[in-house]
Amino acid sequence: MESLNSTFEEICRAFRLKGGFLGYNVIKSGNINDTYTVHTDYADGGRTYLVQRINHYVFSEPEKIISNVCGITEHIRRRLREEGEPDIKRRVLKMYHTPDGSYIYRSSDGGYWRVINYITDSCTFNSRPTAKIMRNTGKAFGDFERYLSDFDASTLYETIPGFHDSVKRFDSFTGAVDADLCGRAGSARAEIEYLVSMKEAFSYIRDLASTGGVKLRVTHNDTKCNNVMFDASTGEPLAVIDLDTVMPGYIAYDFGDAVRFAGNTASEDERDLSAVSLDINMYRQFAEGYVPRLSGVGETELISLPYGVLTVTLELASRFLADYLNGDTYFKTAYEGHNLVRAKCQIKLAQDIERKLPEMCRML
Ligand code: GN1
Ligand code: MG
Repeated sequence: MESLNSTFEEICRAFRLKGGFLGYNVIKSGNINDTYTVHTDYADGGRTYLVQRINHYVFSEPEKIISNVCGITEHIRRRLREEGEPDIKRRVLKMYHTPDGSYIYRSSDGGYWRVINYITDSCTFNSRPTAKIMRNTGKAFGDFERYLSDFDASTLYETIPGFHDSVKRFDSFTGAVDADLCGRAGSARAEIEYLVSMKEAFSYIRDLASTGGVKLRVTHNDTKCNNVMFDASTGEPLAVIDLDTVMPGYIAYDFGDAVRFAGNTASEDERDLSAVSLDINMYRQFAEGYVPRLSGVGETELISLPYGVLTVTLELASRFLADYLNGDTYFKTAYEGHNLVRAKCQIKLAQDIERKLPEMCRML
């Protein structure tokens, strides 16, 4: 741990953070970047900052995510000001820069670091939120969409090309099965078979979009409820975070990913598959928070939402399984076989969503 202490001391100096470095905590959620809170001894009570090491394997061009995040947060800040928001500091992220204007600092150990404001008196939920929090998650992502409805998408970089191109994800998955780099395919026969049998569902959203009835909007693309900060005492949504994958996309994926994650009756890597299912009430809660905030949603786009839940769940199952087959190079894992456990969990969830899809469509 000594080495991280000195890295944080270096970062505090580089970004000229207020006060001297006191200590840090690890924020365990997040499968890609490493996130910490860093405390300094400024004035009484001290200061806390959010410090992140950007995963350079996943985001090989960190300048592009910085450019996107700056553009988006600036835009949201302006929208909040226009709406007369009194507490802007807690409603949108702010990134710090070094004296030479850089938002990324390359530490002496080679890491790519950024510093973000820590939203005071806030909390987040890593799985199974209450119905009220689920509805507020819907409101948060609905407002996010609303704020960005007039954002110029042509200024955004595609930080991960084809991020929610499910058909491409399916092809990468079957490619991983064929290559079987680590000789693991034999241990995932049933899962591979199921995903291959669901091939058609991977193109649901693309097919709907090709009819012209689904808009390409600026979307978040990673709408887990732990990517929303809530007021710790009221549970009201404050800010949407984790903006690295904000890109042009379809709301079916944002809607679907939020329901996939927080509507699961178990956590994303639950081993006891009998605990995994879709809570239809949570689906309803999210929809009631999200849909009324969107503008200009046509019938086809509305229909795409429940399908998005199934497609994005299958997509993530295929990503976890492909990563397992490729030797766990993308998602952080906590133990051997973690990605296979995650894939099995998403598959169990997808099977339940398949059963509930008619009811989900009726509800919307
Ligand atoms: C990753 O970084 P995090 O945990 O918010 C991933 C998402 C997955 C998610 C699954 C850039 O998100 O696409 O849905 O894990 N982000 C990236 O938990 O690949
Ligand atoms: Mg995240």
